[in-house]
Amino acid sequence: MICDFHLHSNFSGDSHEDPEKIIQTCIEQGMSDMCFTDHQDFDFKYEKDLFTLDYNKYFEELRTLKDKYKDKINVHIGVELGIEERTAKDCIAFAEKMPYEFIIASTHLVDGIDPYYPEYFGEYSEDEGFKRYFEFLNKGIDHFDNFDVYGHLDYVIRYAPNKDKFYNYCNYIDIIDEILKKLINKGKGIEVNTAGLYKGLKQTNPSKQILKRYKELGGEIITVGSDAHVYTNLGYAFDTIPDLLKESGFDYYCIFENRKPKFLKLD
Ligand code: HSO
Ligand code: ZN
Ligand code: ZN
Ligand code: ZN
Repeated sequence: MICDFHLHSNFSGDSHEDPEKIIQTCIEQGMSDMCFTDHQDFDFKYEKDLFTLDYNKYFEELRTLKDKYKDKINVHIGVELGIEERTAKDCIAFAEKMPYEFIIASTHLVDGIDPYYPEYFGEYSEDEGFKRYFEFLNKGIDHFDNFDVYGHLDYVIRYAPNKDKFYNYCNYIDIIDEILKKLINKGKGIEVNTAGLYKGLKQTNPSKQILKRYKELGGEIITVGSDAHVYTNLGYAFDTIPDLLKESGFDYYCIFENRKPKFLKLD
């Protein structure tokens, strides 16, 4: 079973899930390792502190569970950190504060607007909205280095009025190439995130074409995550991942141990 390295518990403002239930489900699914990646996003204007992680309590509670289940599964304590140029200083300080074992950098906010809210695609057409997202993400990467993989690289598609129906990677190829080259130069990975598949998309985030392109440009580090916010979505569609990754040119995927990738062969 592929290990889930992107999931949320009730330490995230948008999840009510019990961390212990999450661990037990990952054990039932046969995972050797799993990683909590609860949210931290700075300056979330919609609801102040919705995505402010109580990192002391997070470590305290998860360390206890890590120890309790150590003979059954390796529990890792990571974070999903929303990054952008404007809040880069906060992000840098945050990432250094605690010994996270895995850091996903994500773009959830474009100039303070989360495409999750109708406001975003109210203002922009799908094409503009997609382009702005990639351009904003591309700028953000220049200001933050302390991460392991970039999360759901085309997250914006999830919330588009027509989802991925009219999304064509080729329209954004130049900017996406720029992003992938920067990530590869920094030695960073990307993740395959299956959440889109239970949110009405036909594709993972990012799409297969982007996974392929990352590989062609010399990228090597791929993690896999369900982005589950409820235990029933853990490991969602992970049975489709080996074929997807092989068709994209990978015969392995990665988990992280204390910020270091470990390459696991796909069977
Ligand atoms: N950042 C969430 C989407 C969301 N935004 C929920 C506000 N509430 C994706 O994990
Ligand atoms: Zn969330
Ligand atoms: Zn996210
Ligand atoms: Zn997430």
